[in-house]
Amino acid sequence: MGVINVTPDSFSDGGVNFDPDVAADSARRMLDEGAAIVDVGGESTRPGARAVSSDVELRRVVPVLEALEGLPLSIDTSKSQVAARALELGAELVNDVTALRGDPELSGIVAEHGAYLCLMHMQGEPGTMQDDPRYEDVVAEVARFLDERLTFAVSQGIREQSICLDPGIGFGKTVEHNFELLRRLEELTALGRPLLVGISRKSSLGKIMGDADAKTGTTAASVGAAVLAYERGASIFRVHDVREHVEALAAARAVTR
Ligand code: HH2
Repeated sequence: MGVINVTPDSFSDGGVNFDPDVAADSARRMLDEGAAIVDVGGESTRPGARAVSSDVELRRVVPVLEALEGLPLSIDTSKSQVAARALELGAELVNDVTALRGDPELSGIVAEHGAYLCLMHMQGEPGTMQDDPRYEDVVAEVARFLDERLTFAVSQGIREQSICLDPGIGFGKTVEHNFELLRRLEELTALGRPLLVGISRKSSLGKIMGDADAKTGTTAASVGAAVLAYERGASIFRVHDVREHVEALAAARAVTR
């Protein structure tokens, strides 16, 4: 899954794809490089980010979705209005970082369109989630949360076969929490749904290199983490650098097979 943030303020590609034509070109390039789907978002959820309105989000993503009509797209949103418009324009998957806790209308929209859905774990909200995240056992708590949200989604008429789960790397988690989740990923694959992992360029990868104030990590570090997540059962990788991940994961697959 390639990432296109049509935002001025995303943590690693903020501003890069803010122009709709540039965003559409980037998405086409990602698909050429081997992405199975491109995730288009109009709101940053980085630590400290401010929420934007549905109108702002729609103004950012609609021109990009229109330009990419017919291509495999996902919409990164928690808002029913944005999801509904994106699905009308042909998006196939709704990537909701609130796991259906943000907008009570969203589950109905996903069910009505028969869309795919990603349910992600987040402790707190983007504005404050990194202030002091705490868990007794991060993996057990994330697993319990995802299981509960999966049950909820199915109770709302969304087909279980259409749902993937995501531990939410960096969403209300310390560096150690993030790596423990990846280390024990098999406890999450045990939930029986495909796992999506989004660690691409995230600050934990910069912090383990010795920079305590890092805001991003490198492509090489992203690829290293993705390969080991693959070995532990992850099957969808949300990444900014598609070619590098496709090549590395093809090699990893050749080894594990
Ligand atoms: N991470 C980000 C945004 N959306 N969705 C899922 N399912 N999993 C993730 O790990 C995830 C996500 C944050 O990354 P990015 O989109 O690059 O940055 P920003 O939120 O600043 O736009």
